[in-house]
Amino acid sequence: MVCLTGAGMSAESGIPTFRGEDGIWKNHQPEELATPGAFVRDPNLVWEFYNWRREKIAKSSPNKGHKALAEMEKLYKEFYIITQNVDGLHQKAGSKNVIELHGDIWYVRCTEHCTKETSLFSLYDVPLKELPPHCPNCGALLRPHVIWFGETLPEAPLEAALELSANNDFFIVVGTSAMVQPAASLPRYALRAKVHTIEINPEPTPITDIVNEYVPANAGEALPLLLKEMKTYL
Ligand code: BV8
Repeated sequence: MVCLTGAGMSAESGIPTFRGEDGIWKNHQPEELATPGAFVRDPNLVWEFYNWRREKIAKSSPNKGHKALAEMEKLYKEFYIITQNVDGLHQKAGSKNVIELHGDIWYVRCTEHCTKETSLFSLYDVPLKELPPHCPNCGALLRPHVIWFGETLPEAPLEAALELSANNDFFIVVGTSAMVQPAASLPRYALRAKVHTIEINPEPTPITDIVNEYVPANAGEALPLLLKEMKTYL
């Protein structure tokens, strides 16, 4: 089984989604801030945005939906989560098989790639001690280890996600507006491979009409019910 999750998965943990009305930060859309161009133009503004999100995430905890998915992983021989989220809440809930398509907000890297150690390291300071943060080795700017709009996804996670989406028995899509590529194509891969696909989202999306089942509900409501149902079959 494979579950693709988006920002809506963490909405009930109090983390604003990207396109919901609560996703606006100081009158900026995330798409304007999560780009290499924005970082070159105003690294301070972009780091203020990430500092704000890091603080939100640090205060949040996995919701009933994250926990239900972690339970499902224990029930099935093969259960994978493919997430667009960078908040790490699936892992915090106990999920082990998690593919992070868009990176991890708790990791940073030196923009000058000055040494192997600074090419990728964790930085958990909340709030950040300096804004914007600089490389401890060479003093260059650090950047968040996330995939910005306009940046290509890392090959290995994307390859794995494509392979899994077309080769599984049951594909669950939760909390994504199914607009951001290439993640948004994964449900279509599954459907083309005749994989039974269900979508859990309180609002319809561009894939709602093509999935096998659409469940108009929040992740925190629907996933525990799905887990309960699964347990009656196993
Ligand atoms: C790429 C990390 C090749 C950062 C993110 C023009 C120029 C350049 C690129 C493009 C272009 N046009 C299109 C593109 C491609 C672009 C793209 O798809 N743009 C979109 C906006 C049209 N994609 C890219 O750039 C990708 N790279 O294509 O490289 C390339 C390179 C150059 C040029 C061309 C191509 C990289 C995309 C990755 C961007 N980084 N995140 C960070 O997090 O800071 S994406 C970001 O959006 C988040 O990861 C987020 O998860 C993701 C997708 O959004 P959703 O998860 O779906 O969240 P959203 O808010 O949209 O929806 C929430 C949903 O939850 C809603 O449906 C809501 O109803 C639902 N919901 C709410 N509450 C609940 C709920 N569901 C369940 N329960 C609830 N309680």
